[in-house]
Amino acid sequence: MKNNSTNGIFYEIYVNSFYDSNGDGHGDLNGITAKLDYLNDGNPHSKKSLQVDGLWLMPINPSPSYHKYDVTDYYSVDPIYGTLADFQNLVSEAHKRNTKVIIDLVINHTSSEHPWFKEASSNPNSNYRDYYVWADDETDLGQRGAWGQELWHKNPNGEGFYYGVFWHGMPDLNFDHQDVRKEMKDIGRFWLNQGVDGFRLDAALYIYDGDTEEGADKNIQWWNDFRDAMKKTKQEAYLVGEVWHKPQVIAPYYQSLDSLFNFDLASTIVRSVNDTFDQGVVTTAMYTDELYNKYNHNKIDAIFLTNHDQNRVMSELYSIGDKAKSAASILLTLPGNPFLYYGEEIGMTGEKPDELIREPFRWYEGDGEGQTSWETPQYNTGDNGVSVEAQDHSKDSLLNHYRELIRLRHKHVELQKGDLQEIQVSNPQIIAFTRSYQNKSFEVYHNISDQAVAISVSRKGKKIYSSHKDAKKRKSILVLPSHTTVLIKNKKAMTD
Ligand SMILES: [Ca+2]
Ligand SMILES: [Ca+2]
Repeated sequence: MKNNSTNGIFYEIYVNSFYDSNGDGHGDLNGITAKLDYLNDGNPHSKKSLQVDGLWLMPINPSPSYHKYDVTDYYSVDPIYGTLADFQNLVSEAHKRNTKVIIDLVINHTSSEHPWFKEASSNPNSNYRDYYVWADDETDLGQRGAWGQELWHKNPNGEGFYYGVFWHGMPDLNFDHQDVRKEMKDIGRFWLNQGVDGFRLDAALYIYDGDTEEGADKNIQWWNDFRDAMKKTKQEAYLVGEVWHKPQVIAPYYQSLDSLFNFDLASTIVRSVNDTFDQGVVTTAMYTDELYNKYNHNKIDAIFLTNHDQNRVMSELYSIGDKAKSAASILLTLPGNPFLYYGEEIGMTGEKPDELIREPFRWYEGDGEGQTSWETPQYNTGDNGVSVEAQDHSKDSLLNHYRELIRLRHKHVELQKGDLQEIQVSNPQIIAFTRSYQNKSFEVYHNISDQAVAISVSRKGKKIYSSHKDAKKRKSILVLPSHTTVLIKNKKAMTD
């Protein structure tokens, strides 16, 4: 499978919380369009913008829930977020800034409020009955799922029990039904024709039960089918899947998809930074790279720190700003497409329940234009420096650290596409690796400890970047202040 997709940095947005363009308290699509300059102003030399290469919008289809992972109409935009015309406008304005837009596609299940389910559940003879999965005489209605949840739910509108792996409000679709498969490909094509550059595929593990071998095989057959249909419509369509599992379970899905989120690597980075002790960041990245390459030589790892389903990284790091900078530095110097979760770049905090890890993005520390208010924040409140306004002009802010590291990644193709090799250093508080592309190579050193550390490095290498002004290289000694990242250009590789 040839990969025509983008290499770049994606920014995940919960639309409801981002920017409110019409004063109803809810973030909306026009709000994102209004703030595109914050995300990418289209000027590669600008230092004022994050310069992300793509946006991932969490679900935008109509839905009865606040999170919208249960869709009632796949062909329109939730009115709270705007209209299809607003969406087309957002995509076209993003494209002017070389920013791609992918959307969450939630097709494992619909909402129980979807007209298909309403009809299927109230009329056993409906054409939609078999769009869903119904218990028969053999079914064990007490069967439990992977996290102990009920799987079979009593039909509220008539006879029978239906399958819903996540929740009774999310009935699973029946992918053995050819009409369902066709419908889902039609939906994908519809959105590609609206201008989207690809999809984040929700619950890719659960189309069939991916915890069984048979289910995993059928999942991969389905995603191959879907991929072929999407790439036929738009060859460069980018498909990133959510298979929240260990690497061995994720790997086969690379037969179908461009990218899959690397959950193990994410938790290894966060744990290492938290403990100021490398838990195997480079070995995890190299191990998963090798494993995934067995299935797809053109794969692009989807790397991240935390997402909308996890406690925010800043909370995991106990709000220690220097650690947040270290985590960002590691993420943005590793191979793959880094995914940032909105608010991560200003150090927003939040722990479960889910509503509290999806709080209003903080443009200001008080009220202000565009600030969303659909919920009352519990974590991101008060005058604590956690806002765009507070950090925008402060050279040492987390926001400007993210901007700086993203610029660094854009400037050096080695950081985007280079191979990864570990550099053995005896100090486990240093994460060290090379990134090599063609005849160019960098050494990257991250000091994740709370003290300055001196290590020996190649004598000839030249320091080309450091995140702290006190980092010093004298001959073969590199001094790294605490929580500092240094890049050294390896002269030997240049002359090879
Ligand atoms: Ca609004
Ligand atoms: Ca399913």
